[in-house]
Amino acid sequence: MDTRRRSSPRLTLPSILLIVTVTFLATLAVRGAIDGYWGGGAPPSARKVCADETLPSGIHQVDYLYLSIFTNAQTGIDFYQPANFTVPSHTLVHFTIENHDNGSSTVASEYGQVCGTVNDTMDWGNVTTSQVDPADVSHTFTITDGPYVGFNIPVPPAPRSGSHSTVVTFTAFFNDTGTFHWKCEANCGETQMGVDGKMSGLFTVI
Ligand SMILES: [Cu+2]
Repeated sequence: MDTRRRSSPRLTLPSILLIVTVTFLATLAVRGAIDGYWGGGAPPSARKVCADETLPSGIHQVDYLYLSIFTNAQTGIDFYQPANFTVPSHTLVHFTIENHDNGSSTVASEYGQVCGTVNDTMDWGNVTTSQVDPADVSHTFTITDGPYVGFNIPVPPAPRSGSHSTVVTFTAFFNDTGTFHWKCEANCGETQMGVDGKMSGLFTVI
């Protein structure tokens, strides 16, 4: 009997399965590494700041920013006031957004999520929440470039009766300075969507 022939490597079924499995896992690992480096695996609105915005120590300064959303009674155009604004870096900024528009729009589900605030939450009335029904968002405040891309606040509509506005508040901090773009990602009307001074503008950190 030729023992050398018996001891030579042979492609048995288990070894073929092993090779296929190892090759598959290696392919996944390489693709994951490439995607992680180039961001190819992330959704278009990669949320760099959405994962864990727990409050860092060493930030003692506090500032406040008040934004309103109005509807022009004559044109029907909705707009943020102000649309261009500046906040200080290394400072806890308490935001208030008061929405006087009672119209609602649909948004992609990701824009129903609060993203980038401390704890990724906001206060809506007496409720602390991390999301709004994407079928019932009035407007969003969404940063679209720079280190805060993906920062997102879904703003609910004002009540149709009773109170004339809805107020959301949230706290955030921004340590990288620069001027960045924000826009409303809701389908709130062609006359204002993406229009600077209406549903988009500049967000500056100094
Ligand atoms: Cu809008």
